[in-house]
Amino acid sequence: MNNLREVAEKLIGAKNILLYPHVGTDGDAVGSCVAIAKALRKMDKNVFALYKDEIPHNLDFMIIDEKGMPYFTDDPDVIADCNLDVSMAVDCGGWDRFRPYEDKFKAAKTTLCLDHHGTSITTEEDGTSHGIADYSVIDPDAAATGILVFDLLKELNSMTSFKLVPDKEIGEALFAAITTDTGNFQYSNTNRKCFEVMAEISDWDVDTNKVSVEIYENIRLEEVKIRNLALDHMTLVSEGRGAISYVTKEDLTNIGVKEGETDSVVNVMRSIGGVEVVAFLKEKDHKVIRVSFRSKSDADVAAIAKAHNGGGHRKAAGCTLYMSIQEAVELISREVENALKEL
Ligand SMILES: [Mn+2]
Repeated sequence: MNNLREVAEKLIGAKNILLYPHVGTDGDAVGSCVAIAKALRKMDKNVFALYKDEIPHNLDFMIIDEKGMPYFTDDPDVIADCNLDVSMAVDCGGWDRFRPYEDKFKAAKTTLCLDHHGTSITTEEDGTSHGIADYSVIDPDAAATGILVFDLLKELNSMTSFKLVPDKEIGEALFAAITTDTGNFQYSNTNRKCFEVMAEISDWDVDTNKVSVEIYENIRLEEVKIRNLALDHMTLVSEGRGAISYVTKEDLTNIGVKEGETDSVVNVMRSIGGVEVVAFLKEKDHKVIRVSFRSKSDADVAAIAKAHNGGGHRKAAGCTLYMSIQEAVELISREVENALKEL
């Protein structure tokens, strides 16, 4: 594994730089890319983040720079392969996380990775560890990649004559990264360092209320409608310790729901007092059911997901079932009841 100074040196020596956030992008990946890109543009570098899908609309407020130039593009040729000095994976470190740009990434003279996912680290038999890039900084103790970006920018600031920080927009992008990846400072990854970074960027004129309203109070009415419908469909099992709900493909079409707009349903279900395990089923297609699990305390929902070729973490997991929505709801209800019996 490398250190931030080595990463900073490679960035200083580069002119043309591409960043690679992960698919199904989020506040941390977008905020981290924006903060790095804005700082590097101040250093007169040519930098873009490669991303082909739509950026979630509650992150729109930060995706264009002060000159009207977007930070994100889906055109891999914005920098020709022969001129690409640095490729940098941000908030991810596996090829499947930034498809379809693997070849582009490797075309750079130097590759970098800045991430906080432990799964991005490969440990060799001799005990040495590395990431996918020539120089990788992967710190699973960092609550968000935005925390690592903060340290990187301080490093860059001390190594060049450019005044990169303090900077209001960079601070707001970092706040967006940290608030979203810590569940607004509620998840167990929230640590002292988060508050130290927040204390410092508070002095950068960052408007945390404005950014919070953009991120959290900006959902489309369709998302509220599908959430209401899902809560109508919810049943409780095991004396209210399990909650199961579903929406059909027809529900999604009728309401006009976009990708990602059902993600909040499981969190609302889990927030109910006494509920320990949550399962939310979404009919993607006829007999294709995506199941999302959440648990609040000790139940291991990854075990339920793995039994159906899914995966995830103890407290957040998922799988896909190939059966009718009614059959899937019955099956998952039984499995949630069984999981709760063992607690
Ligand atoms: Mn992250």
